[in-house]
Amino acid sequence: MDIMSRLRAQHIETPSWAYGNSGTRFKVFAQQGVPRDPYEKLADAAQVHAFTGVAPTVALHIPWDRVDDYAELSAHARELGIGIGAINSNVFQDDDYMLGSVTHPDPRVRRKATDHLLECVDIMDATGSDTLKLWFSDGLNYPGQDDIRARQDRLAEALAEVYGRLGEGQRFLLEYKLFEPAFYVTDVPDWGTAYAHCVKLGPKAQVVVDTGHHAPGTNIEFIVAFLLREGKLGGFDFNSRFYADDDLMVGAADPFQLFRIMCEVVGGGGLDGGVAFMLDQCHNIEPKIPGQIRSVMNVQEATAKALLVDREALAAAQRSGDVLGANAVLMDAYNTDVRPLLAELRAGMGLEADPMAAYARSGYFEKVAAERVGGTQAGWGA
Ligand code: PSV
Ligand code: MN
Repeated sequence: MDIMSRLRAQHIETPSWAYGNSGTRFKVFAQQGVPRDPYEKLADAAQVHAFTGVAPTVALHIPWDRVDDYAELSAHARELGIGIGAINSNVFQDDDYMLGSVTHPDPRVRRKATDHLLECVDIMDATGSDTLKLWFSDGLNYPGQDDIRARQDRLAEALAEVYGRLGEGQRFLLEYKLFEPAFYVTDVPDWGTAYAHCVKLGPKAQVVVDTGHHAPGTNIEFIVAFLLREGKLGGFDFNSRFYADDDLMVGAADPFQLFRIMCEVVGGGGLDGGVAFMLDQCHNIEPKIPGQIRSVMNVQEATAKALLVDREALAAAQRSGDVLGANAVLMDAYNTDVRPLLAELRAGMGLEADPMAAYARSGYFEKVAAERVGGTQAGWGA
């Protein structure tokens, strides 16, 4: 496949929660025109797809996106020209989960948490989603608080039950995160822990790499290369960070890191299917739909640059031990301005060259700002 077709085939999934109000624990700033229910979130996601052409699915978070009829929600998405992507479980916002969810010492809480995960698979069935995303906030704040090994056993037991419930063509992605909300131990803190659980379970269990979930300085592209090689890279939660899990726009903090990650994706065959390119971001101070459009464009630009790497020249330089030559091949690609190429791609798809400007001109923001008055705006956690 040539570069254009590969860029055209790459799909970037946007998260429903990016369209709602969000903030830090200090303040959530309300914005005009923010959706008030999952249906309006889908309408906003459809705008991102309409102007970029490469964001045809939207991830749901349960219970933030709870509705009475998921088949109807899915049909609504289809009418808008998009589809339902990953179903994200949420076992971190109930009082019962203060000391953990699937790793909690009390079997009643573990049962409740696992039942929620099974409910998410029911929602996958109803919406046609093929991916369940599991993130556990479980962990400990103090040494001695609970038994670290026993918690791994409980985690394995819950994962096995959910794995057994997955149908044909369905999979789950296990997400890791270094810390937060737990500060001493996190039960799935790193890719190694997630990988070990997934390997034990089988092919329907894969790891998801959230780019904001590592210690500063971690070589994320190495993790990507390793997981891809093992067939265990299920996807990305893209965002960028300066300090911890900042959830800023992907490619904003370190576009070179994003390029290096995409180089490993391209080199490891990760563009050929099976790897989900999802955004997991919040737009606390910038407008949300343009924030998502910009993020999609940033992923596309990094992908285009990674596709421009002269792989033959790179391999030749590597074979001959030409350190500077090999590095120059990568840097040539990174330093290429791919915006004209992407403008051409969009023209070929019947889209405007500049999705940001096209969205701004569309009048959509003014329309929803006028229409969406009254009711309760969706926010982080709703
Ligand atoms: C946790 O920080 C996380 O990255 C998980 O993916 C959650 O589902 C998501 O953020 C919630 O915003
Ligand atoms: Mn995430």
